[in-house]
Amino acid sequence: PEQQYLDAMRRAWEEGDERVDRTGVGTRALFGVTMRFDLSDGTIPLITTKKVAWKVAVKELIWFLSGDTNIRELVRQKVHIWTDWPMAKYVKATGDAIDRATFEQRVIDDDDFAAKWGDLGPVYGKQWVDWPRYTPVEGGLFRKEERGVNQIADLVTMIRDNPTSRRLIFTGWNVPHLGEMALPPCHMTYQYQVANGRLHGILYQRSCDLGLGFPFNIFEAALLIRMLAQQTGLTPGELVWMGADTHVYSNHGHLVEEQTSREPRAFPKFSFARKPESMFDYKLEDFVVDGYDPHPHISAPVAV
Ligand code: THF
Repeated sequence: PEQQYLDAMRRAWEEGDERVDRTGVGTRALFGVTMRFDLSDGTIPLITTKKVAWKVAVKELIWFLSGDTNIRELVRQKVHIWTDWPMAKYVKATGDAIDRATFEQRVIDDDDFAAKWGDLGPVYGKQWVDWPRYTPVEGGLFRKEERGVNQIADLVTMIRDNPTSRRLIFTGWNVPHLGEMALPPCHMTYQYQVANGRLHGILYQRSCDLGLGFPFNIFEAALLIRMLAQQTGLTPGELVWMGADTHVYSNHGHLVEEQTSREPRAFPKFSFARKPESMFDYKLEDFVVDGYDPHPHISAPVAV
């Protein structure tokens, strides 16, 4: 199954449209890529042709589900994958040539600094569990409700109460709020289907960094299916991944060459240590990955 990923990487690198992207780094891009991963055999798609920091991915997913959009909690847990965007904004606004470690330390130590410079705007977490809700009042006006829509909680209820629904969806693509986000969502829409006691999922991703992002995105999408299945008493089924602009950054050639020359190994097995109360009660220790035997890590720069 990992071969699908390696093929996409190689094809993007060799045949992709060469273009200058938002970041100025440059990519080679395919448009419209599909991959399928079967979770019903107990495995989890965790890429083996380089070592993936899967605990970092779990922490990111728990952070999304908490509704948090400030990097402070991530940085406290030594997760650095979201630091570059707020830091770039800070450097641009202040001209202060701060280094990453100092920036992160200030986010941890200084409440005001964290509030001002650590927030990413209403990104994933906010939209997933607190999508702003407006109720019509008199005079054609709207009142913003205190609590937004918790799409994840609603999804669990829908899967339980109406499993044949074709609306088992949550999305981060909140159009009027895109401009306030540090980045509009890449893994933007998730949809599920219940069939024969199995929970299938599709992730639609508008933009995918195959080198760095994909291993995280696919693993977290699979975890979501497993968590939702556990919460609703279903068996995990198939994960279908659909990428629109699916690209390799021009400075990730070494990843493509090295990873495609390595022999992919079997995906590890996955289980939960316990059944948490809800989608919002999972802790890092609940996620058990067994038999992960990857090739060595390969570093690559992230385009900001
Ligand atoms: N922007 C770009 N250019 N690529 C992305 O993958 C990406 N994301 C998120 C938002 N914008 C993006 C951020 N997610 C890493 C991994 C995920 C990221 C960002 C960076 C990264 O650097 N991973 C390294 C180190 C991991 C570690 O800390 O140990 C790696 O080797 O995997 C995709 O959603």
